[in-house]
Amino acid sequence: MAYDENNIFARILRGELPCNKVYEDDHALAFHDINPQAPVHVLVVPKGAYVDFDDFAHNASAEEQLGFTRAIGTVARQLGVVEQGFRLVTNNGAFAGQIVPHYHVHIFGGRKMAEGRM
Ligand code: IU
Repeated sequence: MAYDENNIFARILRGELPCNKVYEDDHALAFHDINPQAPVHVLVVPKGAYVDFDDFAHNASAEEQLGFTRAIGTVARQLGVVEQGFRLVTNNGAFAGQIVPHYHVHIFGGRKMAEGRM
């Protein structure tokens, strides 16, 4: 699927739309989800234009991939969810529930998660 330059996260990254930012560095922007599914629900978005995990995994540079992974780790620590435990989720494609076509990882925390499933 071709990357849509006007998807909502691209517009947030360009500063055209606001977000409730929790973290930003050269590789990633993290903000609170507008419709939280847990007491902590933050989205971590790479700055590069990638549609989904498949696109990112195969087309992003090693530096981008490491930077993005590190950013997720930094955000999790900043949110204070590491000791208690947290869940990372990415939906890859509409069939998997992806709505916004810019790769992102959900960080869920602050409540007990069902074991081994959503
Ligand atoms: P998904 O993995 O593409 O299904 O997740 C998209 C998420 O983006 C979903 O949890 C929405 O609540 C969230 N979101 C948002 O935080 N801000 C927005 O403007 C829009 C969606 I549209």
